[in-house]
Amino acid sequence: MSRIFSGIQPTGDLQLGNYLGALKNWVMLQHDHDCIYCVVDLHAITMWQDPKLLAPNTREVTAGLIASGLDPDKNIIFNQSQVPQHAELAWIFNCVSRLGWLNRMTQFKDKAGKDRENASVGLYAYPNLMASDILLYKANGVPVGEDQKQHLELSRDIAQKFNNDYGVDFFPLPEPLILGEATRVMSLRDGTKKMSKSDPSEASRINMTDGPDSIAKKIRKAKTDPEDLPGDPKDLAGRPEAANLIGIYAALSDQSLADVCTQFDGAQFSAFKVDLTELAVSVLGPIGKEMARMMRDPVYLDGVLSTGSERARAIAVPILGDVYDIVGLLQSQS
Ligand code: AQP
Repeated sequence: MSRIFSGIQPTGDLQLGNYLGALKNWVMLQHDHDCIYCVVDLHAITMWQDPKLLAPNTREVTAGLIASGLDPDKNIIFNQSQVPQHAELAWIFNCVSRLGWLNRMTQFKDKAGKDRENASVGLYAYPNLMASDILLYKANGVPVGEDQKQHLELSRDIAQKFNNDYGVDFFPLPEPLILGEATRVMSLRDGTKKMSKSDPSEASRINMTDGPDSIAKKIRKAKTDPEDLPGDPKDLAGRPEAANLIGIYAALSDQSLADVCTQFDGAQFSAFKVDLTELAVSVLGPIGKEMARMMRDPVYLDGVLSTGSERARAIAVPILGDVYDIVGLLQSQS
């Protein structure tokens, strides 16, 4: 795998699902790959964002990436709007992608809800911009949570159709990298619903900046079922809340589901929750503190994003130039 790309939206407090489904894997991949990590602010505005909060949220997510262990010198870390080529390639892809493909996207259906006529065109075309983010760097590996798998498949379809339409072998077909034991972390209040930054219920998620008391309270109140914990992961079928909490424990402790089930075979949720709290506080506590420290230094964070954007543009500009040539758009030579 030569180049890795992934993105994260500055839409509010980072939550445990972002950490386990994305950031933790990004940190691991940085050791052996050429990685580009993007704070996707243009994606964020597909839903209303308070203009006063967008810049601080962008800095906070950047702090989250670095505090989780990403090295800003080794990796390219930047925010999407500082590299206008993302939006330019997305327009080309708006002309390659098909309405029928976008109509099948479940994230649009979930986010637009019942009032679909009132959703933004940007929210509908979101997957085309995501394809542009990845293909602008000819990235071939994309570490994401399970929820983004369908969008990744669409990126592959767009790459393939572009190559076919123009008779070239230009874009690679990007592979989703869905890693770890918690690829889809669920809400603490409802084990059938994804944990999400934008869930109105604060109790549904653990934020990466939550302190020990808040983490303990949320885990104590997390929904469970009346059974004890099983010794075999197969017996988690039909028990979404138990599966979620055990999956979180496994991912946070770098163990397999089977090992965690063996460890807690027959335990009551009350005892398990005490151990889970201790583990979550030990992993997230230092990250949250480091994020708070970095947030007091916006000049440093803005510098990281500005340098990262420059490095990203150096890769993106020639690739977009080649795309314009392939499409046949007349460009001035000066
Ligand atoms: N619950 C989750 N479990 C596993 N992975 C998750 N990711 C998000 N939630 C979970 C992964 O985090 C990365 C960044 O996601 P994003 O911020 O770009 O958008 P999202 O997937 O829509 O995340 P949220 O928290 O639900 O944001 P909002 O509420 O703004 O929509 C992705 O790799 C994603 O898979």
